[in-house]
Amino acid sequence: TRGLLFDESQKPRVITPFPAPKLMDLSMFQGDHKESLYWGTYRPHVYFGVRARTPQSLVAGLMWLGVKDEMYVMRHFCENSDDLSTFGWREHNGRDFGRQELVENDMILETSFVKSKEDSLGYGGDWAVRIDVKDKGLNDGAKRSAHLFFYLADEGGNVLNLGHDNLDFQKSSLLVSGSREDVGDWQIHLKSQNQLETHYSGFKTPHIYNLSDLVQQNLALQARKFGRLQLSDTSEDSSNIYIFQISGKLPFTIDIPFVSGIKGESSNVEKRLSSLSGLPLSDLLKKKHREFDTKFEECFNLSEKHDSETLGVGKTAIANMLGGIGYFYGQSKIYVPKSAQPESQNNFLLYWPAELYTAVPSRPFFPRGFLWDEGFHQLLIWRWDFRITLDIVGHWLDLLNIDGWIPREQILGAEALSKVPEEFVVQYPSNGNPPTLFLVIRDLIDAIRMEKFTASERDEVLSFLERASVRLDAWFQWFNTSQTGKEIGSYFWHGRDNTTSRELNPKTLSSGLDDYPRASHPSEDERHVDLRCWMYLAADCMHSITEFLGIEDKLSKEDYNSTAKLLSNFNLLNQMHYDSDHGAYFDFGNHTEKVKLIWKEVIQENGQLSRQLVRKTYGKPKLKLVPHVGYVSFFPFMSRIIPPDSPILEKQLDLISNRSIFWSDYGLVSLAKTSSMYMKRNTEHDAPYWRGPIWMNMNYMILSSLHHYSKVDGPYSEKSRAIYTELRSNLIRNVVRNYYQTGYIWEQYDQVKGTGKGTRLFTGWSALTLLIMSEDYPIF
Ligand code: 6A9
Repeated sequence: TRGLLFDESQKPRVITPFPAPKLMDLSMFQGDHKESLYWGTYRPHVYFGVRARTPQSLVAGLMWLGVKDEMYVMRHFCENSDDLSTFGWREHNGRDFGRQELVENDMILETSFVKSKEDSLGYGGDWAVRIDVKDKGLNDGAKRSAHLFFYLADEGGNVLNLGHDNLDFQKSSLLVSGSREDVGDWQIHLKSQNQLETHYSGFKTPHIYNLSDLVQQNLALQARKFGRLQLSDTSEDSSNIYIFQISGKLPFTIDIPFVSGIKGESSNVEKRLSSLSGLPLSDLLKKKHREFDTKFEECFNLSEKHDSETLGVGKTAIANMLGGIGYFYGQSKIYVPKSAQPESQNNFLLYWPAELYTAVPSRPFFPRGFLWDEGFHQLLIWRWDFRITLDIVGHWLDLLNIDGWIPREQILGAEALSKVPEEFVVQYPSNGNPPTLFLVIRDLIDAIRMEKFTASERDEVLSFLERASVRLDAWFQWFNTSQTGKEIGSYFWHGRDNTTSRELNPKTLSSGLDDYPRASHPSEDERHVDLRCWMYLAADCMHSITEFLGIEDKLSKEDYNSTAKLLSNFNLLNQMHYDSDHGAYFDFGNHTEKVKLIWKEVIQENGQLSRQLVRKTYGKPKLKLVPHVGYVSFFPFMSRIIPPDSPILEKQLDLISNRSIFWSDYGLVSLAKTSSMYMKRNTEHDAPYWRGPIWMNMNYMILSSLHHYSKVDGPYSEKSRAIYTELRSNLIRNVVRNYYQTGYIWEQYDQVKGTGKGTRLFTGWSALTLLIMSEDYPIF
């Protein structure tokens, strides 16, 4: 009805912001905090990029010519298919320093980024990039050359001025300069001790996301005309982009300092440039490197417990998660049927233009924000820098709409859009995603309780929570109204497709566990045990917040205390979800195990016959528990609802440690080896994803409960401890081994061999390995 779809001003509700003060307007996020985070490596989708946290920034980036099958190829956006033998941030503090390593064949590129406030005058400070190009020394006879391309682009369209016409570096090191409202007059220079050849090309275009095409076209034209591999040394009128080609024999080093806020003689430009290049820059980078190590040691306390290889993986995990933090700006596309918007040709409406500062699961494949991934990321990040966490969680909560919904996948801006196939872009307002931000909020509350913060830090967190509480309350209510099941205290992920004729089991993308098997025939009778446990977490957390801040009267009428009690009621849980034959917790729904994919001849529109894999149901579905042991079955265990002296706890421990069911030498598999859907494809084209492979976020949750049950008094504490110890060392050993064998941390790990699978450089939740090393788990 109109009343539901539109707000008072007749604006469609799904694209109406939640009417409450924004978290990002809190004073804690202004002033020094905001300025200190202004510039950063906030372009995780490129191998190296710098920008500011502002919608139309000055952006910098790096490309280079790689070689594949004896052909030159441009490297720019991170791609798995580029097959770099390794790359990623080895050190990064999320604020003013990072060092990345990229290895292509026998060439090693090292990119360092550092900011300096010391003599700077412009907003956000000065910064510098150092690029070191080395030969691995495999073929020392033939000295190789490298071609780097460093660019500056003003997204706001401001004109850039080329430093000087023929780039005579004897005369001046100025590459390009410009002026912007945010930072005033700025300059960027190039300094090097090596013999280098430089060329340039300037463009005027509002589209910076296809820069690599521009460069490639320019190079190709030059190559055809003059038979040489160099940019044209020309620029278009009013260029807002400059690309500099820097070619030289390996090894070489270039320093690229950026200074801003320049106002005449008194600006000390020369002094600032020299402090951000050459030896002073080397010293600064060394100092930052030492500080990173010290902070790593302070935060995670690892050095006595682990060998240096393991420490190296821990460092790259946190470094790449921090270095992968991005800043995005744009509008999501939200599904609204054409029928509901008579004037439109599209099935979507645009969300309001929004900024998102967020970590990302994987720079090469998913360099954008994902709602439930983010809660896991922040478990790690707050321990490093809780202000970065508050800033990120604040951005996410400000994306809440008036209905209390937050879109799951954030594809904001042209660069982000260019990485996503059309059919995945639109977000469905009926779909949720686990409210994992409550995990980090609970951690923060525990940290306050355990006095891990200073008094003033504590006040910051509290003022954040106070403003956040209204939004969290609305978010909870969205789930608690739109995702409820038929019975009190039951929930199910809405939006599963009950008309599908192709899927072996209709997917549940909103749960985050995509193809994890649920009831074969989606219906209103379903109850999903994972969602019930997420709701318990959320209710419990809301209860803590309201109690802590004494703000019960400011929120909805929900009595969070009794909701939390209801959802953690062991008997009720067991009545709804426990199967005593298996000793396991299951979903409930309309289900039969007798479903198969079979090949069928079908007549296509053009009259031709083709073979298709279609779903066939042999049995009659019945309302019952859905007998698949796997991650979903262990949610009550993860939520610690099971009393420490319950024989059901022993059953869970037996299932976890059973090699024929759930256990592997590399971690716990996502679906039991005994399940009828273990490692089964869902469609012709969908390989098993959450049907066997090992995922780190769920392993972290289960491990953390094993740790908990090993500490509380009870008959199974020793058993818990033994399983905990072995699982923990299996997980660490396997991630470390894979890292040194392949150069990467992976999205998931093979259920039989432990090898990395899915996308690489997945330092999203796989980086939780670091918390497993340091044994940091939520205490509640
Ligand atoms: C498809 C790809 C070139 C799938 O880590 C992000 C999510 C998780 O939230 C979810 O739980 N991943 C997990 O099951 C990756 C999802 C990628 C979807 C985008 C388009 C094309 O990109």
